[in-house]
Amino acid sequence: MNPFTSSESAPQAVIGACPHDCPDTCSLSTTVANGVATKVSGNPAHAHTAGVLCTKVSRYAERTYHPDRLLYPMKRTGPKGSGQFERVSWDAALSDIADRLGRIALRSPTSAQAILPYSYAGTMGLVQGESMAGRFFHRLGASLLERTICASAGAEALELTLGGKVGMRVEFFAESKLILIWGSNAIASSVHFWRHAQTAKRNGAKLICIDPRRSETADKCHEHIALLPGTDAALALSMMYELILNNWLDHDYLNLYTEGWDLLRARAMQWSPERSAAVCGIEPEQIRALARDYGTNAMNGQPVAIRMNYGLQRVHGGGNAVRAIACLPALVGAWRHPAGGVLLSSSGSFPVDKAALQRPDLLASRRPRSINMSTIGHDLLRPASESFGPAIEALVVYNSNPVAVAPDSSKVVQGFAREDLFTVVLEHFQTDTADYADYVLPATTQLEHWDVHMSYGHTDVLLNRPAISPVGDAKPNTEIFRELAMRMGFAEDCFVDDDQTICRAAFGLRVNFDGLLRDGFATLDVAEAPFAQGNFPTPSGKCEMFSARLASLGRDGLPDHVPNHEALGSSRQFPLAMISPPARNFLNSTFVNVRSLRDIEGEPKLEMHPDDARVRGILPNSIVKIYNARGTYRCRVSINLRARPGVVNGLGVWWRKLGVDGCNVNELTSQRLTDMGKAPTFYDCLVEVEAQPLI
Ligand SMILES: Nc1nc2c(c(=O)[nH]1)N[C@H]1C(S)=C(S)[C@@H](COP(=O)(O)OP(=O)(O)OC[C@H]3O[C@@H](n4cnc5c(=O)[nH]c(N)nc54)[C@H](O)[C@@H]3O)O[C@H]1N2
Ligand SMILES: Nc1nc2c(c(=O)[nH]1)N[C@H]1C(S)=C(S)[C@@H](COP(=O)(O)OP(=O)(O)OC[C@H]3O[C@@H](n4cnc5c(=O)[nH]c(N)nc54)[C@H](O)[C@@H]3O)O[C@H]1N2
Ligand code: SF4
Ligand SMILES: [Mo]
Repeated sequence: MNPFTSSESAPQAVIGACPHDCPDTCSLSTTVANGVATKVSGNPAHAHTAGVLCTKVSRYAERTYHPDRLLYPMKRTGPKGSGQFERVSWDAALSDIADRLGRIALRSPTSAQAILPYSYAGTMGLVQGESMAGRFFHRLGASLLERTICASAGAEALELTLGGKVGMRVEFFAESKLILIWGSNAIASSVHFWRHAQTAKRNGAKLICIDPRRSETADKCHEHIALLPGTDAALALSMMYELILNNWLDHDYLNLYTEGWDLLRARAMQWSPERSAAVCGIEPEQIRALARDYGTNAMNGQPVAIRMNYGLQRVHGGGNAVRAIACLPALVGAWRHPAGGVLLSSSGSFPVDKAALQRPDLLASRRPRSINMSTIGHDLLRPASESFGPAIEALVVYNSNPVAVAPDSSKVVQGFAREDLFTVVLEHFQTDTADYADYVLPATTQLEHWDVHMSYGHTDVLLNRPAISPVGDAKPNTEIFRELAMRMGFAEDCFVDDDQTICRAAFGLRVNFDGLLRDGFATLDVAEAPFAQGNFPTPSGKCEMFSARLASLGRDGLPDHVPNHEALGSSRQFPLAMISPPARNFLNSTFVNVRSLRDIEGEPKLEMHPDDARVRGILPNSIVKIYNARGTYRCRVSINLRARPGVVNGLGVWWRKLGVDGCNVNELTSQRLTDMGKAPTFYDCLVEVEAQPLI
């Protein structure tokens, strides 16, 4: 073949960023030949990625070219939820949507509040997330959305204690001598952190996993403390008790760089290992041994580190638990070492120019109400009232699958099924949420659009270049909102910004954009041991063990154990605690429809301890009924020791329509909120489980 006349082109590698809600934010290298993405792999030049992706995203090409990809705008023809649609043109869809939203907005100066955007982290991209969308809804005067569904309890707790979402740099875990992996199944949910933990382990570090479930990570740690869900603050406080009793304390650090130590000390002395052990459902000796490991290593000058994760804050007292744990490093002066301290999230390190991206100034003097995304089930069913404002009449969903992921799904479904609700869903696939849409609009995937990313696990900025043209007639979220803005007559300049312009605006001059264009990533300048000498970004500059800000609100200024809303033992009818952590091969409800990954997961399962199964006459691998006052859910049981007695684990957020009765585990979870951050309490949920006739 003559190379000069051939239309074949040599494969090219296009550098991008993984869009998913995962702390690792990997740098991707997509191989493209003749306009087709043939392989997505980890960029070896990016140190955090180290050339390795998780199983899920190494299947990203399979997801992108999936035969079920939404390719054209679709309009509903059947009843809500039936999934019956017909193809329409972009122009017809966008004009009708603009008309419907416009009619609501024009009714009165505040009527646009009847419109609600609903989005989360389907993509973590700053451009395809809340940039053009934010501008559009601000200009419209729509209700604001409180994006609480994942991390806001922990975020508020960190902010109150350390001053922000800041902590250890993840790469230094490789040099730690003791690592507590607290509320995280790192092998499944942050495999690149786990790599550092493995390096530390090879160099002699001890790894301790603190998790009600015997997770894949717990299997690989030296020790596993299987406490009851929602009892982490009690454990942390009694660790403090032991540290105080044995004087495993860094008095200089405490004097110089903490606020309220005397008060916290008095609080901790109320939590003997015996008292905490009874609350946590473990042995007092486990607490003593844990405190001994932590205290003596630190006193011997060894770096001790805590990898906390969001798993432990999805309960009533989640904020208090994060506050208690975030205080621990200061007791022993662990922050003095780059490989000591705690990491929950690093996202506070990024100088994102949110105002430039989202343009809240477009609200002008309007102050729309806020709706909490975690109580969408409740709020969609609320009538207009003085305190609530107008009923929600229109919903625009993007980057999220609320019908599957939001708690108390029977309420969520009832809300989405309202015939008088106008719902638009921007999606890649016909998800459970898309089934309830009036219009489904096909969105591009990460391989098809520009974006720029921060991370909550490391401190690099990443750029995502499009590797291929949009599949079918899909458009980037930004383009969809740009075109809607045009049809609504929004004339401000910001509505014509293209995606590369928005990429540049995300960090302004604070990140060298030419470097980003060249390399695909740029490292922020973050100190190796940022809090070695205090310098916490709190108002006092110290680690705020006692929070004057909380106290001024009439709340407890110190961290304490706040029992679950649905504490084990509080109900005879529902005697088991259920947690529902992520499945390893899905990302929340994303990838559930990717065959090769679903085949690994098999089907929705409930893990149960053999003792709990025996007393209920439940047979291995049978179908069980799990129920509480909110609902009933059936799935297959897996009787094994991953579940501790008294606690059952319903893994993964499956698509409802792939479940036994067309529902998933969120049929059982509640809309009650956490002590801080108004977050959901997915893992604070009592149930009963019954054997079912064999099928
Ligand atoms: N493979 C995969 N990776 C993911 C996700 C996914 O769905 N799949 N989801 C992503 C998202 S959105 C997030 S927010 C992060 C979450 O990241 P993490 O918070 O690290 O989530 P998990 O790794 O699932 O860890 C949660 C662990 O907390 C445990 N847990 C539950 N209740 C308690 C408790 O009360 N106390 C303690 N100590 N532990 C508890 C669970 O058993 C589970 O093992 O992961 C991200 N990464
Ligand atoms: N029971 C239980 N429920 C949970 C959890 C749990 O542990 N247990 N975890 C909770 C947590 S931590 C979280 S973060 C939430 C997650 O909830 P969501 O943020 O809703 O996450 P996903 O389920 O992954 O759904 C994201 C959707 O966005 C779509 N998407 C991805 N990229 C784009 C894009 O560029 N454009 C458009 N338009 N769409 C896109 C995907 O196709 C996918 O359907 O779920 C929560 N729900
Ligand atoms: S999901 Fe996480 S581990 Fe997997 S490729 Fe994306 S950032 Fe990396
Ligand atoms: Mo999350």
